[in-house]
Amino acid sequence: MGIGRTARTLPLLNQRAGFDCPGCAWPDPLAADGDRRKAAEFCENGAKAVAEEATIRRIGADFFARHSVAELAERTDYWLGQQGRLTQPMILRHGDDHYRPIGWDAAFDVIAENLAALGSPDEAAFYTSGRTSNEAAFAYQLLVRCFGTNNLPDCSNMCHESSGAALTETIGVGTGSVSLSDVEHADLVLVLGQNPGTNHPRMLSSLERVKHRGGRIVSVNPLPETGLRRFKNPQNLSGIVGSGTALADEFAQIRIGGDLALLKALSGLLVLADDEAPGWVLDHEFIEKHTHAFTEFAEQARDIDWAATERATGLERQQIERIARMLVESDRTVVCWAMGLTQHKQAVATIREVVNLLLLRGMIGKPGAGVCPVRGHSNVQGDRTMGIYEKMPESFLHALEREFGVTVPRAHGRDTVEVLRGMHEGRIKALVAMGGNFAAATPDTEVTERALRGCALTVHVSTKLNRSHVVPGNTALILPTLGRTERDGQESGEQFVTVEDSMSVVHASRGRLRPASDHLLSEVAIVSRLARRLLGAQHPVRWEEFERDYDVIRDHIARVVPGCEDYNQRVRQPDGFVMPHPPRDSRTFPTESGRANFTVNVPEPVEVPDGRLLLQTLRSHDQYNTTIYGLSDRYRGIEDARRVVLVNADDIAALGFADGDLVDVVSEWMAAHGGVEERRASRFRIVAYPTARGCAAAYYPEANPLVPLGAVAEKSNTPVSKAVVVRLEPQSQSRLRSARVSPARSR
Ligand SMILES: Nc1nc2c(c(=O)[nH]1)N[C@H]1C(S)=C(S)[C@@H](COP(=O)(O)OP(=O)(O)OC[C@H]3O[C@@H](n4cnc5c(=O)[nH]c(N)nc54)[C@H](O)[C@@H]3O)O[C@H]1N2
Ligand SMILES: Nc1nc2c(c(=O)[nH]1)N[C@H]1C(S)=C(S)[C@@H](COP(=O)(O)OP(=O)(O)OC[C@H]3O[C@@H](n4cnc5c(=O)[nH]c(N)nc54)[C@H](O)[C@@H]3O)O[C@H]1N2
Ligand SMILES: [Mo]
Repeated sequence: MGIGRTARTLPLLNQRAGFDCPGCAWPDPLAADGDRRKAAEFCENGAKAVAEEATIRRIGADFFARHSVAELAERTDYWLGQQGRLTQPMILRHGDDHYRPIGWDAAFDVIAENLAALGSPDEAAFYTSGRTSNEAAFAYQLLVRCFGTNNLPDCSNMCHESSGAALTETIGVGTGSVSLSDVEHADLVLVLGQNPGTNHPRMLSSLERVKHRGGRIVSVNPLPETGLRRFKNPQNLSGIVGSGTALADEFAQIRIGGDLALLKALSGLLVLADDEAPGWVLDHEFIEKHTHAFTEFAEQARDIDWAATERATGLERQQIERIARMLVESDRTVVCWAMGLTQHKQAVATIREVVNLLLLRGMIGKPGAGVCPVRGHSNVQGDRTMGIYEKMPESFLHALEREFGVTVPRAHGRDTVEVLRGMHEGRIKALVAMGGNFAAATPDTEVTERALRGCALTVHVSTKLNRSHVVPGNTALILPTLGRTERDGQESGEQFVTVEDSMSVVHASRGRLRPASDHLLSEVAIVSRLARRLLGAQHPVRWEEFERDYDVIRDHIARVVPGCEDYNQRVRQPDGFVMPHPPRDSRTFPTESGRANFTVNVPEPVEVPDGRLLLQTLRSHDQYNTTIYGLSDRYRGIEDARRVVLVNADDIAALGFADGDLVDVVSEWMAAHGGVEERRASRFRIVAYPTARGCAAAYYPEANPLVPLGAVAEKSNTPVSKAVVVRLEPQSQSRLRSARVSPARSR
């Protein structure tokens, strides 16, 4: 991004007068936690996220004149992303082989005409990725609902949907119950299915504080993720690997999908321990006063099937008992988790078990304790709060109608997987995407791309070129927009936006860089102009005011969104404000029973036939979801390669392969009609890696063709990206030499 821009940009990351890091949703320290917002409250990967957006490379009409869409479709995501920032609106008309420039007004005309030509508003879907600001998200969902549909799928459907579903049912609120200070003051932090060293590096600073205060950390993961095993403060940009604090006191190398069985066994051990020493283990007062269905829960929890538990988890009973002892010894326990728990068939049941475990010792709604789903995108939580959800409650829809004098539909909309199915069946014919990379982030790549190409219209509001732009519908548009780092000048002056982090802190974010091009519109401006064109000049919502002054949107948010009263004033406070969370604030549980619910969940471990492995798809150190920054997965010691499959050395031998062999990865999926469906991803290189036995790992999105659209989590409908049954098939030309693997991976 150039030295001058770097010097101006990085110091403003996560500072009160600066912009929110577009990387992850880990919170910034608050003044209340002691003012320790250092000169550099950002991490190596946050810096990469900023550099990716603030690049000085540009692509305009000449670029698209040089490269046909067919040619661009042959390029990797990495190459596409490297070309630079999009600078002007482009259109691909039916029969054309190149995108051509189009003016903004003409672009909105095309979109409005195509949307109006649909048989019903429900034939369109409006996707959102989690970088969209609260202001843009609020305006966007209003536009979509005024247009007449609740088809508002988002990246969260593929991410923490399982967490939201499980938490809403059990504690009455779908978000986490801890603050940053709670995490840092915990006696015990369980980190389940998460790789913070790469995906939430600033979390390691908090875990380090836990250690300094004498707290303990348990990592449950099929992989020995660096960061957790050994850690140097990431404020030091040279990175983390090397000798440093050993963060995890206990590393439980679990089999993929074994967490439900583990959590059940832990709860069982606590209940049994309390039977032996009544009142010394469980918090009976809390259970009595605040929970529901404890008796049924305790009854079945006592009955631990150790053989089944050891088989499902791959862990030894002694280790599970050690972790149970740590739970008993801790007065303040926080459980953190991410995609290792949420992207499984039984993800919702697993997270319900996290809640059971915490409820037993009263670990919700007191300092230093609680549930901590660690969100991905920097504003994915805020977008939900603002109404980006296909199933918003009646109270919210009613509030919209009252505020704006409009009518909005009540029928639930489609989530991401249902949109894909709808496209496939010809029921969804238009996709508008506010950010993200729908084609590459969704499962079952071949099916997905066919579905997208079958659409009448695809529209992407984007900062960078990506795969979704080159899998076009009949008419396709690319609308370039401002990024988080850029100045957003409107008629009433320079604007700021607001975001909500993973711990419900809402605050302002101000871009400071000169926009990548003079032709860019902000997301708010795009929504407001499209709305005027689509809904007509007589529409009761004053869209032009939204664009002119974002305070106007915030005033509406204050009246519509619960917890956002006095929004304009409170987001201007130095640290913003914290959204209400009844379980956290007052041990009030707004569930159907009016209490926190214990639940009974029965593990159904995935059957892996002989000669097969259970594959998870995950992130390397050098990517942000579908955006590939580089080809180094440094902490895992893998260089210059992304088409790799990590397998335990003993499994490689047992399957008759060798480290370095080239294979096709073939997924096997038991379809509803009983037959086995296969999907293939070719030319992956086997890498011997210390993962749990029977398990394998490959990078997302390269491995997405293997994830069947039909494989989704119960209740949350999240694609099962972390448990795909696969077999490896030899490639004719074996052994690839080009990719290097350093000894680091054997650590
Ligand atoms: N730099 C960077 N930061 C990011 C992102 C990025 O791509 N790059 N993405 C952002 C987004 S949107 C998200 S959602 C988060 C994702 O953050 P993570 O959830 O940390 O991301 P993944 O790479 O999917 O890692 C999943 C982890 O779960 C483990 N795991 C897999 N299966 C199981 C299982 O069955 N049980 C257990 N216990 N563990 C399992 C894997 O070994 C891995 O350590 O990160 C956010 N931050
Ligand atoms: N197999 C497998 N699949 C997965 C996952 C997995 O672990 N395994 N993880 C899932 C998860 S957790 C998630 S969150 C999804 C992610 O799915 P998405 O959110 O759809 O994907 P991203 O790669 O984050 O989107 C990147 C694109 O967003 C655009 N962009 C960046 N910043 C901005 C901005 O400020 N405004 C706008 N308008 N556009 C912007 C750029 O054009 C960039 O190309 O993928 C899911 N898919
Ligand atoms: Mo995510």
